[in-house]
Amino acid sequence: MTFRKKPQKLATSFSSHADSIIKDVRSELKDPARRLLGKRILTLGGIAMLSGCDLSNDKSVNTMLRKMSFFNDDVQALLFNPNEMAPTYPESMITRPFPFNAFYDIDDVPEVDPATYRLQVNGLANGKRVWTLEELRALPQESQITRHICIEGWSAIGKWGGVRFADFLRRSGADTTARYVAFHCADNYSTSIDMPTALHAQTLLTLTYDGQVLPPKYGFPMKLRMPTKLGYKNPKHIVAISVTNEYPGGYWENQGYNWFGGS
Ligand SMILES: Nc1nc2c(c(=O)[nH]1)N[C@H]1C(S)=C(S)[C@@H](COP(=O)(O)O)O[C@H]1N2
Ligand SMILES: [Mo]
Repeated sequence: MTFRKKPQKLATSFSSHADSIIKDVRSELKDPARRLLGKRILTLGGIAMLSGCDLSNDKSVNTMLRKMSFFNDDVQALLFNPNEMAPTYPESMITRPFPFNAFYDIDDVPEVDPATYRLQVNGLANGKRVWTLEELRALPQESQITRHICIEGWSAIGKWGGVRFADFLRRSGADTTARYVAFHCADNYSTSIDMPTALHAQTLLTLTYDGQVLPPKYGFPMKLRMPTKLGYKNPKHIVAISVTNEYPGGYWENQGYNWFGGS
């Protein structure tokens, strides 16, 4: 397996417009009574409106997201609203073909054998700790059409189906008061998320893409899909999930990407 890609530093120069939005928001945040205002305007739609971003234009969305990545993890975590839903789209807006991305080329996508595959749950959990693919497929499934945004400068709309992650965590006996959920993947990729995002209604442990079994390139046997987080926070080929209070980091996070990585 080769490691061709280097993490790209986030853009350091921002348009004066974005700068002034960020400054305004920062001063709002100093005043707890005004945090709500910050919360309200810092939605995708709100920022889009203020920055003149056209949400139907991918290039415009990508530029806007680079600006938003400026926020540090604490501010992002503070602003995360567990009840706010990411935009969803009609079937007609699905991007075809949906892009593949990983820290290696498509020829090196890991092959996971469905018969021997097991998903492990470790750490602060006292329920079911080993899952087969059949058991996961037997859980209630739902699907969503959302936008996946990669920090490398592209975004695409796709349709994923699977188990609501909050439901899976409950069935695994996870301590949902813990701070983090960490993921280890068959290709040795790793990432971790905050518990509020893990419990968000649109966070799905997906087993299908566009109505078919998730193909290897998109993460067979599963990809955790979070439309509230940037692409690198959405792990593919997950083999182990850990519930923990100790900061777990991740593959890109350890190389300088924002840990919160919200979108
Ligand atoms: N296991 C694993 N998951 C991963 C990655 C990876 O290299 N390995 N790359 C991440 C990044 S940066 C992106 S943009 C998406 C790409 O998902 P896709 O191939 O389904 O478009 O997967 C994310 N999850
Ligand atoms: Mo990405």
